[in-house]
Amino acid sequence: MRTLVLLASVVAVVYGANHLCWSVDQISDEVIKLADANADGIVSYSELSDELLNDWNLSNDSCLSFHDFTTNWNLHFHDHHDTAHQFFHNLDLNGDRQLCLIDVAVQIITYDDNPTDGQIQPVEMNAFLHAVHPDSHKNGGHGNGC
Ligand SMILES: [Ca+2]
Ligand SMILES: [Ca+2]
Repeated sequence: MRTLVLLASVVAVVYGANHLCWSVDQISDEVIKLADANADGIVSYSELSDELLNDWNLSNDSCLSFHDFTTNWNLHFHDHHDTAHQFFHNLDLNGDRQLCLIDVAVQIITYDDNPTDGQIQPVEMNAFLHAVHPDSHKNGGHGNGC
């Protein structure tokens, strides 16, 4: 048992909350980069939905399962699984373990205020992630050893 606890703490130190020590600000920049298909620095809602539909295995009913979301989130943004799991739960407002496009859109649209134009500017994505990402309170890279 003691060995197991020791092993678990070593693993936590090695992996931390983000494998690349990315801060939430960096993750926000990477989300924009990934979804901004026409590279104008702004993510339109169609760019966001295209990204989720084409690259994130959005299922037929336009929802991502817990597994699909966390797998893709970890792949693209290098958060530790526990961090991605918590992030999913923060986004999954009705708790059905399915993240639907409308769920995400409804949350992001509340940050569409700088300017209010039906598109997601980097400052809006940043505000959104700081509100919902589990490690948003950490200004530097999140994760042990960062
Ligand atoms: Ca764009
Ligand atoms: Ca906007």
